[in-house]
Amino acid sequence: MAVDSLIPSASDAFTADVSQRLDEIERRLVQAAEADTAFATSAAQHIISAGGKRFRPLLVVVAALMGNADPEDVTKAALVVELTHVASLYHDDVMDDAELRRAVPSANAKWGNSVAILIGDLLFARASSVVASLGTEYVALQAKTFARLVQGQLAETTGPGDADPLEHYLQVVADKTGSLIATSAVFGGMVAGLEPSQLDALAAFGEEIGVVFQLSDDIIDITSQTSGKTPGTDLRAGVPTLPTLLALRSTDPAHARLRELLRSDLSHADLTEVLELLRAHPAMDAAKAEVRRRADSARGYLAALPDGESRRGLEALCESMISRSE
Ligand code: GRG
Repeated sequence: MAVDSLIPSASDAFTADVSQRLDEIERRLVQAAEADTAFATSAAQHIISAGGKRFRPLLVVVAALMGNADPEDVTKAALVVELTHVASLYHDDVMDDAELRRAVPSANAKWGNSVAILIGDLLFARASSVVASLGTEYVALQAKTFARLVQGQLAETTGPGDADPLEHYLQVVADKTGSLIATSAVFGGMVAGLEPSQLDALAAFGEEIGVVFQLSDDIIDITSQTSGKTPGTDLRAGVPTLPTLLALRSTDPAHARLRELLRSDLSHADLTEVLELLRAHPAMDAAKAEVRRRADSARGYLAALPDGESRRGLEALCESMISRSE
């Protein structure tokens, strides 16, 4: 995905610099997936070559431009986060029995679960080799992040139990999505030699914007008319989202029909009625307000960071997260 669509206000020079670094990261990602047989290489390169937004490498690069970083360290830090992300996608698709990933057949659909799990492991091993070359502080943060990804996935699998479903969901999103996005921003700051307090600000910013990223997708699942996404994909799959969890919280008898529909199996249902009821429900405005509140909070953390194009770019990113869900 082009840098200017994620950070719309960046200058041409900044965009060109970031794009050039992302091109190098792209080349190295494909190289990092080379393995001992032609089959393993093609299976490991499959989801990398299918594209993706490269949001995590972008955050590494933009945060690194806040200080003085060795370009090779920036590339390595970006490789670590994207390889970890892609490894988790291989495993996630096995767990969900997903047919498609990044608009191509998933690895499990093409080669079966065993191959997909092992290729995920291989890519995680590649991420581990690269992170080891950056140093033990990087390894420690990578390990902590890996544990959060796994625990988030586990919590999602086991469900909320007696816990509040919305609180549980927000914790799953923070662990599954926020943690690696936070680490991407922190790795960028670390290679740039930023101060500990600035790294804390990048961590808080990254975690919040990562959660916002997911919650705005949740809203788009209900509202999308023109974005190219089929509305109600999560609804049909029975995946909890911010608007549905907020709607299920209400006890207003006027919305009883919506709650009944949301509790039913929608996998083969006509979604017209549920989408119409949900779009008119106060939960939509509450969800949008929550995205706005969190995006504002993410932007607030940036105040502790050096002023310049990177910071302004990240501020604009917060704005674009709000506008994409409104
Ligand atoms: C082997 C590292 C590893 C982890 C195992 C399976 C698992 C534990 C964790 C699952 C983590 C997971 C799949 C989180 C979802 C994160 C997410 C928001 C994915 C979509 O990210 P985008 O939108 O996708 O950035 P692209 O394709 O653009 O990169």
